[in-house]
Amino acid sequence: MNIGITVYPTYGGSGIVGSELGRELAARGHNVHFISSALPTRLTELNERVHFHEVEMMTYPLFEHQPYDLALATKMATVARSENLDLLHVHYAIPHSISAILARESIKQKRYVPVITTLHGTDITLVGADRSYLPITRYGLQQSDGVTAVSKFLKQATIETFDFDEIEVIPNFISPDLYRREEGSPICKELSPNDEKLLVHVSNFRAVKRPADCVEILAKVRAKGGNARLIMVGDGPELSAVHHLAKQLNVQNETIFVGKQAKITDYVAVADVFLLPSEEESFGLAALEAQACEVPVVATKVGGIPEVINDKETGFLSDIGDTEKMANDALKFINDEEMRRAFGVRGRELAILRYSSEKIIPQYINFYEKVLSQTQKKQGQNA
Ligand code: GMT
Repeated sequence: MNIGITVYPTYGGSGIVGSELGRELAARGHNVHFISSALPTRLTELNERVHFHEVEMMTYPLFEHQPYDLALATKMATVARSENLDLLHVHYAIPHSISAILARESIKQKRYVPVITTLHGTDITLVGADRSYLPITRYGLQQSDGVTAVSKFLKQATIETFDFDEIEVIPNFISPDLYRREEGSPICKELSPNDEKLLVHVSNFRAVKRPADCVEILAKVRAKGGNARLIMVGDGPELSAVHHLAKQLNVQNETIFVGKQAKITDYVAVADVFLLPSEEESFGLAALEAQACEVPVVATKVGGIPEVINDKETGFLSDIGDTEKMANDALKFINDEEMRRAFGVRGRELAILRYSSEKIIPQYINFYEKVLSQTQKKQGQNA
């Protein structure tokens, strides 16, 4: 198949899933065309099967804000025709599904190119549910030729908010070869020069991720005698507030900010505990990546996280903001290496069993085939 994929190219779970999906599809012989404003962060290799088409933006004094949605739709339509795309698969509903629908409609006299929308989280729970975007998001869902969501939780949230239920759940996935434990690496020695235990957090530092809670957890762990350091991977709006809190709580020397990283396994694969204290999380890709690296997860009991982490088996789940419990849970792993290892091993086992790319990528391919055959039938009836 010739598949067009659109993602937000910046740091974010939807961009990672879209990029890794493209890579996996290409490895299975499909031609993948990324259509985006920049090369997606995780897309490190272009080759004869993986192509990138940059959305060009024209500047004009009249445009107070450049109309990216229209520029994207134009590029999608152009690439769909020039590369003979079989379908457009967009990640994150807003505005990608609307742009794709516009592209499809603008060229449908020549050929109908179906649109598949994958819902990732805040496109439904925050942005899409906001009154200003709700009607257009619902339109995007109804007009897509196929819709997937990354968890059962997100499907249910979409039904409740948008009264739309034609959704296939296809979860996030990991490649077990890329995500595996790497104890004793040079980076590990650098991060824990005095054999401190490593608490690791990875996110885009938006308020919804509650990164400041990680600093509170570290402060409480240390106050209770845990010899630990916190490694904060990523960047985003909350970063300076988190820096400030680390100073206030006097753990600035034990909190290491490493910024955005192309290869997060350098940090996750050497962690002792992974922290994900989010307020909302439709799936929790970062938690899955940690689990695949045999790292137990201390997280909040929200959204799709319980579909990923088995409480008391691969990690511990808490209420939002309960940093006292999360610190106590982290301490259990810090003080009991045998337990940490047992949770880690079970975590990788379950991650592979439920969410390996071998299991999930065929679900996307089957879904593409289903949508293609349904649209061909419809087209035949309308002819
Ligand atoms: O919804 C978002 O915050 C955006 C999105 C992204 O692009 O970063 O993240 C979501 O998509 C990931 C991949 O499907 C999920 O694993 C994350 O749980 C989800 N984030 C939230 O729901 C907060």
